[in-house]
Amino acid sequence: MSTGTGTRGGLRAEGLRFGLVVSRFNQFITERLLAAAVETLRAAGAADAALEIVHVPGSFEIPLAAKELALTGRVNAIVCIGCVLRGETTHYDYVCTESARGIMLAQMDTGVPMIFCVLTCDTLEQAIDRAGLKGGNKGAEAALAAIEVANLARKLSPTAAGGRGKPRRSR
Ligand code: INI
Repeated sequence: MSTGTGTRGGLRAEGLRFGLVVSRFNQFITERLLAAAVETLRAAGAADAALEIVHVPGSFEIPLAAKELALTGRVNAIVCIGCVLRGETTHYDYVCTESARGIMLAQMDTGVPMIFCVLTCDTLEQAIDRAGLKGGNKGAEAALAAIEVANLARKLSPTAAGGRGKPRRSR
């Protein structure tokens, strides 16, 4: 069997609906990630009306908002956007760990694909590089991943992934 065979998600977004849950903490970075994600989704054919943006205070609050949005059944995939910068204390570790774990739990609970676009950086400079300067923009990469997994979810389980079918669990 050739490795070229198999099921893949496409990279077109017509007819798909996306949630974008974005943290205000380190907004200087997260608004740039959000802008690139929205631009990429539009360029792939997503309609403006198919994009639902939800704002939360910090990355720690992303998982619950993403889960609630998934449970509405209105979206096929969700891009979770945040930026955690290492400080003097261990707070960074808790926020990173729980945000990542919560987003994973939310997607496994609901069956709606969620993309982890939470930057976890030692310095502001590293974050700036990943939000549009040297390292490209992780928001754009996250949007492409969202399109791919939304298409894949439809193929693998047309009635279970959000949007066209029902999310797997209510509360
Ligand atoms: N939230 C972030 O998104 N990034 C951070 O760097 C950050 N730091 O450094 O504290 C942060 N903290 C807030 C946290 O996400 C919650 O909003 C807060 O703890 C209230 O629950």
